[in-house]
Order: sequence, then structure tokens, then C-alpha cells
Amino acid sequence: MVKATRLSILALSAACASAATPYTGGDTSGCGKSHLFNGIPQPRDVQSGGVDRSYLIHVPSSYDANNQYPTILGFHGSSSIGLFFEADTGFDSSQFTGDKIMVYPDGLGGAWAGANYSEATVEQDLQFVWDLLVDLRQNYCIDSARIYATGLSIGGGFVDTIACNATVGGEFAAFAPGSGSFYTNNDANYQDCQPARVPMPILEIHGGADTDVKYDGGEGEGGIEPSIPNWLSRWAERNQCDEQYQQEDLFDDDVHHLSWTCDGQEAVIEHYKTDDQKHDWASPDINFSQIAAGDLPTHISATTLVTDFFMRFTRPAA
Ligand SMILES: *[C@@H]1O[C@H](CO)[C@@H](O)[C@H](O)[C@H]1NC(C)=O
Ligand SMILES: *[C@@H]1O[C@H](CO)[C@@H](O)[C@H](O)[C@H]1NC(C)=O
Ligand SMILES: CC(=O)N[C@H]1CO[C@H](CO)[C@@H](O)[C@@H]1O
Repeated sequence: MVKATRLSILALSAACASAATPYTGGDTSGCGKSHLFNGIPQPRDVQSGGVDRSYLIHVPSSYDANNQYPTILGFHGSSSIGLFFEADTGFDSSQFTGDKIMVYPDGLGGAWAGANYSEATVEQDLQFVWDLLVDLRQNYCIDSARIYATGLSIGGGFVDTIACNATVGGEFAAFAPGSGSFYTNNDANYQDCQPARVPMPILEIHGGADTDVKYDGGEGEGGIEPSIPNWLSRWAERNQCDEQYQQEDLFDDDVHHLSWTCDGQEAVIEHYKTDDQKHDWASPDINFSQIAAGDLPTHISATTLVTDFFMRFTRPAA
């Protein structure tokens, strides 16, 4: 019964999303350009602030240079590279992105801005995202109304940093951090979070047994982290959501799904807490992040939830 309610909510919001006016101001100069090795991730370099930066791009094997594709940026965790986020999440698989472009940026020193150990400053990494979007639009056929960002751990934290910046975050339709370490949006500095729009759709997935980025917050490896409930309630406030969220408990009470109605739109903020999940990417098939965390597969697929969440949102016209 709970499931049926949820499905009808999703169907309703999907209908609303497609009715919204698509954004038309994006640069489409990359349309019409063809590429080699479609369906296989390709490395690209981009100069940003005088520094050589890199990313991997995966276009569908059926890539049509004149079709504008929804595009998802996936930010890896610490001591990692874009390729590993691809391996952990399986986003390149056609069931998720057979009709989308996937982009996996590489962080400087294997991490992203925000932690006290980060090599790049927040300003440098935000500039990199901006320069990457320019490079993408000039070379690939991107639907500028449907650009999304997801990430793991410090990559999830950086997704939140992007969402909190009106200029760079304004380019995106929705955000989805997994096991996010929110150093730039904690109890002390959350007022610096100034998103471009109300509401700004955001989904977070976090393990209750995460001992690296604790659900209850506190000292993390790279600074002070907020508790996830605090972080969520402040997003609910920014997004002008109803005070009361909806909660459903799934899988014998192991997974808790929270959902907020914001500014009249249902499920604009969503959260999944998986009680026994550690610090990794939630997946029913074992992945390397779970092995590294000493964890087991779990009930939910973060890749499925994130993709489905994103597809409900289109960036409104500027
Ligand atoms: C957003 O990020 C850019 C690039 O780092 C920065 O110049 C700008 O001041 C930031 N803040 C806002 C509100 O755009
Ligand atoms: C980074 O922050 C954490 C948490 O506050 C702290 O334990 C650690 O010593 C800090 N590291 C550096 C290099 O400042
Ligand atoms: C190494 C490995 O098996 N990784 C898997 C992790 O889970 C994703 C999807 O949830 C798979 O696509 C990966 O192959």
C-alpha cells in the first residue's frame, strides 16, 4: 500500500516536470560534432585557472550528435579518480544512462575542495566545474535544462558545495550526494549556502553505520560535519518545504525514506537512511567502495534512486 502511494506521487511529479518550460539559453555549439568510441569512457583535459584538469566522458553507444542529452556529473570520493566512481556506481550501464551523457571529473590530489586536506580551494573547484561545463557544451550535444550532479563522500560534499553556489549551482537541475561529508555546509557555516533557486531539488543517501562521515555529525577526517538531520532540515528551510516530512520504513525497518513537499512540489527533498550501511555507495551488488568499507551489499541501489530522482526535474527557464 505504501508502495502504491509512492508510485502515484512519482507519476504526479513526473507529469509536472515535463510540463515545465525547458530552459533554452544553453550553448549548443557542441551539437553536430561527432566523436570516436561512443559507449566507451574517454579522457578529456580542460584548463581551469591555469591548471590542467581532467575528466572522463561516456556518451551512449547510440550517440546522435544532434540530440540534446541529459548529462550527469559524478564526483568521486577521496583518494580516488573519476574512473573508480564509474566502477562503484555502474552509471555507464545502459539501464541507467543509455540515453544520457555521464561525466566523471578528476579531483586535484584525488579529492575535492572543502576538507582541510583538500588541494584545491572551493573557488578553484567551482571554477573547474564552470570550465568543464563550457568545454562539454562546446564539444557535445548537452541539454542545458537537464544537467545533474551526484557524488560519493567528499565528492558528495562537493556536490552540496555546488548546490550552495548561486552561479555554478544555477546551471544544474538537481543534486544527489551519497554518504556526503558536508564541510562547507555544517552547523557553523550553513548560512553561506545561497542556492540559485527555490526549491532546489536534492536527494541524500546515508548509512546509519557510517563511522567515517557519521550520521550524527561531528569531527570528520577533513573538518566538522553536520548531523544529517540538521543538514536536511536546513535544506527544507531554504527550499520552503512543509514542516512535516513524510516517512516510510522499508525492508523490515532497515531503510527509512524521508520526503519533503516544498513550495507546493512533492518529493523535492528526499533522503534514504540505510541503518546498517557503512561509508560507501549503496548497492545490492557488491562494489569496491563496499569492500573498502568492510561492508556488504544493501537493499537499495543508489544509482537507480539517483537516476530516477534526477529524471523528475528540469531546470526552469532562466
Ligand atoms: C560562486 O563561485 C564562484 C567561483 O568560485 C565565485 O566567484 C562566486 O563568488 C561564488 N558565489 C556566488 C554567490 O556566485
Ligand atoms: C582536519 O579536521 C579534523 C576534524 O576537526 C581534525 O581532526 C584534523 O586534525 C584536521 N587536519 C588538519 C590537517 O588540519
Ligand atoms: C566491482 C563491482 O562489482 N562493482 C559493481 C558495484 O555495483 C554497481 C551497480 O550497483 C555495478 O554496476 C558494479 O559492477
